[in-house]
Amino acid sequence: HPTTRVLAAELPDHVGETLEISGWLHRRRELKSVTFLILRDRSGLAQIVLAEPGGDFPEETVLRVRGTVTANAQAPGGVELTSPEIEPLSSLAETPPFDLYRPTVPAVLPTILDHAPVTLRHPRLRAPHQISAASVAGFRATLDALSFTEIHTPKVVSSATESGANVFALDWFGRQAYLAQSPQFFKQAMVGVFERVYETGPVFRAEPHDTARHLAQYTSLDAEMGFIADHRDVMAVVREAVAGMVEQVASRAGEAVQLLGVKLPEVPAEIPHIHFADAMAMLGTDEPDLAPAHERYLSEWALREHGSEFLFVTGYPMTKRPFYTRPEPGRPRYSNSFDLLFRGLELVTGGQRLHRYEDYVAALDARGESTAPYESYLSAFAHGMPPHGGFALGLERWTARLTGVDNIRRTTLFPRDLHRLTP
Ligand code: AMO
Repeated sequence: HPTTRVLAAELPDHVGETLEISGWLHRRRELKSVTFLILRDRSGLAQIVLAEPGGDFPEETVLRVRGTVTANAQAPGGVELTSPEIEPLSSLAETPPFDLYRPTVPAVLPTILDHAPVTLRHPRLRAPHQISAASVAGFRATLDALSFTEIHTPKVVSSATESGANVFALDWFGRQAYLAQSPQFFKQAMVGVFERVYETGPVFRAEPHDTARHLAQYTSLDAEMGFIADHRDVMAVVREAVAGMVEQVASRAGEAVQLLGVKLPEVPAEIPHIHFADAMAMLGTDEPDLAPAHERYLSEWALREHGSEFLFVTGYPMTKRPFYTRPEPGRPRYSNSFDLLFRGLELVTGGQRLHRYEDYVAALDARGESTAPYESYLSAFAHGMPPHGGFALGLERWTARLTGVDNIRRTTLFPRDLHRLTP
């Protein structure tokens, strides 16, 4: 039978009607002659007025309230519910660790995470997750429009894809298996079937780093495409994906953006880029990789020189890239690869891949690796694979940089890291 529930945000459309709303008791305020209940649902807040003492429930009790929608300029949204009949739908066995109606959050991160099922109800703590959801919607919409096919690949695999160093091993019916570090092999293989694919899903890294930007499980937004000239074709798609994400955050998560005071970035029609060798020359160092301080410096440089909060660094040394990476033509010390820096942090990694079977065999051999663990992967290249490339964007890093939160654990509902396995 049809539900009669109306959302808090819809009340202004129903002045004069008697109807039903339901949600959580956000706040109870008892004045001398009147008691206000503020009810919270997924759309926002609604004020309920009790002319007589009552409504004596603890905050966060789930209530169903039937009442008359009455205009009142002082109420949130300009309306309130009067003459209410209140029915509790559940009572509380525990109280929240802090008052959820206070505009600022008076709790440290471990407390927030330990009590996530209730603390994330706080509008400020929920907002990054709403922004994250809108971002994924933008990623999907953009790649769908570019005729990428969405795929879902196994998260239990038989070999490491990125490096052997940070895989979780597990027992799979008596065989050694690993949690997937990336859908890398599968997305490449599916270029041979669909030409263009993407996936959004969990990946696992046995990260020994206890930092604000590393998780042991994170959400990877992956794409892979065939028939590219080189990595620059992939970079153009990264640009589109990021622009689509910003767009959907603005349109779907506008309230969360406002609540957090997020300044959405402008995505330039062409994101500026710098070759690794030139970046190193500018930084005056000859290390084989970029340190976090280098990334911050380069981001500041891009903002200063190009007015962009995004910067591609291209051509990373082959020694720092996985074996599937395509070397730079004419300069094989470097690679046809890139990272995208956003507000000082590495957000995306990608590049052109090897696509010929014999090149894979040679590349593994040059790294002193046996082809045996990669046999099923390599078979994808034995059947004809076009030149291709792709990228992966770390969702939590994106949301963290976008919202300005200090730790990516604030952008994942139930973080998994060195210390955290519950809730
Ligand atoms: P990479 O290993 O660089 O590349 O990962 C891609 C992006 O994922 C994010 N990221 C992380 N986020 C949170 N916690 C972590 N421990 C973590 N590690 C990485 C970063 C990073 O840029 N297969 C390649 C991608 C490709 O070439 O298509 C890969 O996985 O934002």
